[in-house]
Amino acid sequence: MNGSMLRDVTDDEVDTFWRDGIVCLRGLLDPKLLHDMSDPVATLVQTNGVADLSAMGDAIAASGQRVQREDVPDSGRGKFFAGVDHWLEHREFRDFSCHSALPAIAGRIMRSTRIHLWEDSVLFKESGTVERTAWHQDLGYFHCDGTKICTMWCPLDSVTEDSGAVRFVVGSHSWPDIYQPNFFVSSMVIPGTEGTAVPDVESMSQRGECQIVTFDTEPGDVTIHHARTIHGAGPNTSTRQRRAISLRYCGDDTVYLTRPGSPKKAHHHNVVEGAELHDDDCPIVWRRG
Ligand SMILES: O=C(O)CCC(=O)C(=O)O
Repeated sequence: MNGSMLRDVTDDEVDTFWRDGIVCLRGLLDPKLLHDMSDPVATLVQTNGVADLSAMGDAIAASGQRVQREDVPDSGRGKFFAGVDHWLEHREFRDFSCHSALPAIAGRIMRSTRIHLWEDSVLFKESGTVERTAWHQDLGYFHCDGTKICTMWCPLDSVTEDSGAVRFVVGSHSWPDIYQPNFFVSSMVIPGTEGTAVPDVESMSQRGECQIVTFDTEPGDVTIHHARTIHGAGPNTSTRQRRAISLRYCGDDTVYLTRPGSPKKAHHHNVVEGAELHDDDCPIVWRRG
């Protein structure tokens, strides 16, 4: 077992992932692994290494489009920062995504013989962040396709529903559609992208047509959702910050598939439609021994 892993993943957890499209693995990682990412995340914020999605939400609202957010709390407004691909520039993020126990956990959960890193992503909602994370499905943002693609959401703080825990639609990974990507703080779709409109899962859940789950988590817990699972998150109305690092991993059968309009990655130099992911673009970070 890799040093940062406190226990093995159980068969039941693997089955839950494939049945529900989401599983919460509790007490899996040494909390020190997450604690050690606090400074690198703070550095990104201080050096503008992450985007200010709250400012983007303001710009979208100013253009007359709807932004998913709450009223500003009396204690003041916080910001939602997000960024991707920090592993390319920062050793700490490379170690976290490529050399920790996380790739092996993805391999075990997805029943894969190898794991590629697609991207890492920082998702930081300060206390008082009013923006929700709009309901979306990850796959529409990724220029790839396959049955074994997942996101591991790793909290650096204690996270509760009021601080912006991610909410997942149980079983939606089995729904047939690919949904059109949106701007994350607004359900406004990214122009030029393709796909079906994300269904109104809140209303569906009120009618008993689907189930939404969320998990209170601590550093060391990890939620893993399938790339087709619909998910979103609330604002951070708590007095705590909500920092997380998401890792997107791809397994055996993943191939390149260009999705018009979705943001491309400048470091992907070896894209061949329908071909397996290239190790230079999406490094192989784990192989079954
Ligand atoms: O942290 C959030 O607010 C959203 C997370 C998410 O959508 C993801 O990691 O795929």
